[in-house]
Amino acid sequence: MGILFTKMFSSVFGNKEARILVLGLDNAGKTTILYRLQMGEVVSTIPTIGFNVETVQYNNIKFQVWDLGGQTSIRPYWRCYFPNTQAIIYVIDSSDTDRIAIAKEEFHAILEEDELKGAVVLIFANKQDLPGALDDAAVTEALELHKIKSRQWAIFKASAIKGEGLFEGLDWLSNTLKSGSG
Ligand SMILES: Nc1nc2c(ncn2[C@@H]2O[C@H](COP(=O)(O)OP(=O)(O)OP(=O)(O)O)[C@@H](O)[C@H]2O)c(=O)[nH]1
Ligand SMILES: [Mg+2]
Repeated sequence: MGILFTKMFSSVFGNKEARILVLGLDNAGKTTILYRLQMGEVVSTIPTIGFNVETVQYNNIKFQVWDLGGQTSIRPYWRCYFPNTQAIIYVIDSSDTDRIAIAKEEFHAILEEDELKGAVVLIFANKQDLPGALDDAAVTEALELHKIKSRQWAIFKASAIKGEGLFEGLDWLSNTLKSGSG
């Protein structure tokens, strides 16, 4: 009864809920982004083993944001979190050009997942403040985003440290989720 009641209650008050997964290689800035969005501050992070989950209320949507650890050895556990996900936020360290090919492989593997078929995708080209960071066009090319079929997606330049680009991305996400049927 709990979930049904919550859904009815939410729809009466126009408050949607969305479950979001934040994915990307280790050191991309996922945890920094989560707490920037939630608290408006830069927190000092350590590599995530497991996950952090926080609620971010924005634009009449209550986002339940799951930030998962990105190290090679824990990426296989991402799939445990896939069911019932409305959106993926995929975070790139735009200055880590050595590993952008690996980031691309992991990204396309996610898109293949049946359980994530209906999820919209927001990509943050993070760490734009660092010298040599690829811009959004270069990240689009490196990730081969043109290959994405039948799915809504968008890429935004961001710097979690400076607090730039994150809410622009969240705006796109909330508008996209509101216009969807879910
Ligand atoms: N210069 C710069 N550094 C950033 C930015 N975002 C995050 N960082 C730094 O990058 C490092 C890793 O950030 P995390 O948020 O812990 O990375 P993560 O993606 O959560 O890493 P895992 O938990 O291991 O998967 C930290 O030292 C952050 O301060 C950014 O926009 N610019
Ligand atoms: Mg982390």
